[in-house]
Amino acid sequence: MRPSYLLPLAGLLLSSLIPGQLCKICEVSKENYSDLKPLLSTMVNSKYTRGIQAANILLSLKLVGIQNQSLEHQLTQWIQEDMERKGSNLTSGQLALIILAQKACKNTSEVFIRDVDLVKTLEEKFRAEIGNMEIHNGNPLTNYYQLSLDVLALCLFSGNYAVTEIVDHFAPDNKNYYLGGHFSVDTGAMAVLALTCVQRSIMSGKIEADEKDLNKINHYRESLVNKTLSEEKDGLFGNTYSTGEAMQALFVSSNYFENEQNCQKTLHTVLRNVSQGAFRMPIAAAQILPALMGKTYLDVNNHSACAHSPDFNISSDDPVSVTPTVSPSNITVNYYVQINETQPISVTVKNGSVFLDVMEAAQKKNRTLFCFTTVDSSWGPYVISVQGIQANNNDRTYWELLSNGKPLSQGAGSYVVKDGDNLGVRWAKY
Ligand code: B12
Ligand SMILES: *[C@@H]1O[C@H](CO)[C@@H](O)[C@H](O)[C@H]1NC(C)=O
Ligand SMILES: *[C@@H]1O[C@H](CO)[C@@H](O)[C@H](O)[C@H]1NC(C)=O
Ligand SMILES: *[C@@H]1O[C@H](CO)[C@@H](O)[C@H](O)[C@H]1NC(C)=O
Ligand SMILES: *[C@@H]1O[C@H](CO)[C@@H](O)[C@H](O)[C@H]1NC(C)=O
Ligand SMILES: *[C@@H]1O[C@H](CO)[C@@H](O)[C@H](O)[C@H]1NC(C)=O
Ligand SMILES: *[C@@H]1O[C@H](CO)[C@@H](O)[C@H](O)[C@H]1NC(C)=O
Ligand SMILES: *[C@@H]1O[C@H](CO)[C@@H](O)[C@H](O)[C@H]1NC(C)=O
Ligand SMILES: *[C@@H]1O[C@H](CO)[C@@H](O)[C@H](O)[C@H]1NC(C)=O
Ligand SMILES: *[C@@H]1O[C@H](CO)[C@@H](O)[C@H](O)[C@H]1NC(C)=O
Ligand SMILES: *[C@@H]1O[C@H](CO)[C@@H](O)[C@H](O)[C@H]1NC(C)=O
Ligand SMILES: *[C@@H]1O[C@H](CO)[C@@H](O)[C@H](O)[C@H]1NC(C)=O
Ligand SMILES: *[C@@H]1O[C@H](CO)[C@@H](O)[C@H](O)[C@H]1NC(C)=O
Repeated sequence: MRPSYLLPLAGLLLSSLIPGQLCKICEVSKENYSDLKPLLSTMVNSKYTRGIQAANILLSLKLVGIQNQSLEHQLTQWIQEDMERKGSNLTSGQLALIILAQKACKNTSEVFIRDVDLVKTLEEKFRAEIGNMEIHNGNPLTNYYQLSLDVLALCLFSGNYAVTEIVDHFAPDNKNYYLGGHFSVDTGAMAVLALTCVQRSIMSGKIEADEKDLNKINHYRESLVNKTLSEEKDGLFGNTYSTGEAMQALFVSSNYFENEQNCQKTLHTVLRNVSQGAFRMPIAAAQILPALMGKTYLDVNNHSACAHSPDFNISSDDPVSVTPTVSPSNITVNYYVQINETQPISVTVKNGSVFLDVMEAAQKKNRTLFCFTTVDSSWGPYVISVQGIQANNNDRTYWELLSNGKPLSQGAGSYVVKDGDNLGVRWAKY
């Protein structure tokens, strides 16, 4: 252990960002924990939990201190199976999540040799991300949300990484923080968590860095927090689904929630979203729950934060909100594929259908124009190709989903279409 940097840097700290402990947490009070039950029952009862989704859920349950050995065992099993199925195709961020989930809230004495191997593999995958950026115009194999998860896991679980490399790649003007020209709050928040971890490691002497780099990291955090705060609306940051991660970032890097009104506004809106069924997807529930209970991903190796279990009960007989049922009536919607030109079609589907049903109906009518493929992901089916044209991270291309000209904030498998909707998929760059 190197000498602590705390003393010489105390002055610097006071004049800039506090490293975390002094920041204000904004959480649901114990007497209102029953508002969180829909989230828990979604997570506990999801029979279709698979792969990386299971890692998100395990991480979340451990962080909030819910102990259910049979559930943990089942989730671990799913994670193991997914790892075997994907093999070397597991992405860096998926591996980082698995490491976070498996090692969260564990005594160091319980750490297995296999875990050490996983961290080594993550180091290699992180290197490959950086390597890809060097030959593909600054584009990583995946995205900066995942690179941030990588740094977070490496930082928390004693992996190797170079502070100078973090400083080079995580500057707030890096294009990878932006998707479709817009600051990605999820991505920025994950980066703040990672950078905060790195900064704490420097402060405690766990990793070496010069003062210039420490200052830069601090500045990056502040700037990313500013960008996150400028995306605030009705107490949400970005949208409903980025707010949990944004809250975590604000807990460790800002005094925003010292203002009680800010806190109440955010909790109020999020809890209303919960009651409206916005977090019906297990992964969405898993991403919002820790923040609502005052936890962050930086707590995974903080025993005092992990040890407490909440004094409320989860039970599998709590009602799970179900997706709207398909009704016997039919609705008609417009659908189009936009590449350089727009190819429209009108299709009739059952009332209550999702976007994907519309795509399938169109495909049935004309395969040449409307054929498409999807891959399974933690958020449901991800549209990877349309008309044989495939999304590619090296070119930052993807298929954007739109309704009445506006990008959807849900996927093809979840967005319920309405009569007369004008739906489209657009070949786009992020
Ligand atoms: C990076 C990212 C993208 C990239 C993905 C490509 C890339 N370069 O990696 C781009 C910009 C292309 C993208 C597109 C979309 N995204 Co996106 N994306 C993310 C982000 C920031 C990180 C995902 C990630 O890497 N996770 C970590 C890894 C370890 O998990 P993973 O499951 O292996 O990740 C893969 C999937 O998440 C998939 N993916 C990414 N976005 C989406 C969205 C949906 C609906 C699905 C099914 C899959 C999917 O790509 C990831 C990499 O392969 C998340 C934020 C979050 N909180 O998760 C949003 C997020 C998942 N995306 C979201 C949305 C809405 C979309 C779009 C539907 C937007 C649109 N209107 O077109 C499209 C997907 C359309 C389609 N073709 O099916 C929402 C989903 C919310 C919800 N309730 O469903 C999120 C949560 C952002 C938000 N706060 O709104 N996304
Ligand atoms: C519990 O939630 C209600 C609104 O649902 C709110 O008025 C009340 O202040 C909350 N209690 C605490 C202690 O925060
Ligand atoms: C624990 O998880 C299992 C699923 O693995 C579930 O059936 C059971 O109800 C859970 N127990 C409690 C107390 O919630
Ligand atoms: C990894 O992906 C490649 C290309 O998609 C595929 O050919 C290969 O079979 C995959 N490997 C595994 C272990 O799934
Ligand atoms: C870690 O192990 C010690 C000694 O066995 C025990 O007292 C402590 O409660 C454990 N902590 C956690 C978080 O399990
Ligand atoms: C962040 O915002 C605060 C308040 O608006 C401002 O004083 C500060 O300079 C900003 N910091 C960065 C790095 O942009
Ligand atoms: C969450 O609540 C806000 C504010 O009421 C609303 O604008 C938004 O549409 C809701 N999100 C979802 C997914 O229901
Ligand atoms: C660890 O968790 C406890 C309890 O939640 C908290 O008071 C403390 O500040 C945390 N420590 C760090 C370094 O985050
Ligand atoms: C949780 O369940 C236990 C036993 O079933 C019961 O004694 C306790 O009062 C319950 N706690 C709450 C907060 O409902
Ligand atoms: C809805 O459409 C299907 C298939 O086109 C058709 O068989 C069915 O009769 C229609 N139902 C109603 C209520 O119009
Ligand atoms: C769209 O048009 C541009 C310029 O006319 C052309 O280079 C490109 O190949 C076209 N893209 C597709 C997918 O047809
Ligand atoms: C579709 O169903 C919803 C409720 O499920 C209903 O409000 C709406 O009127 C229905 N639309 C048509 C065209 O049947
Ligand atoms: C599909 O659309 C293309 C282009 O408009 C057309 O040439 C073709 O005949 C259509 N196929 C069917 C089965 O309608």
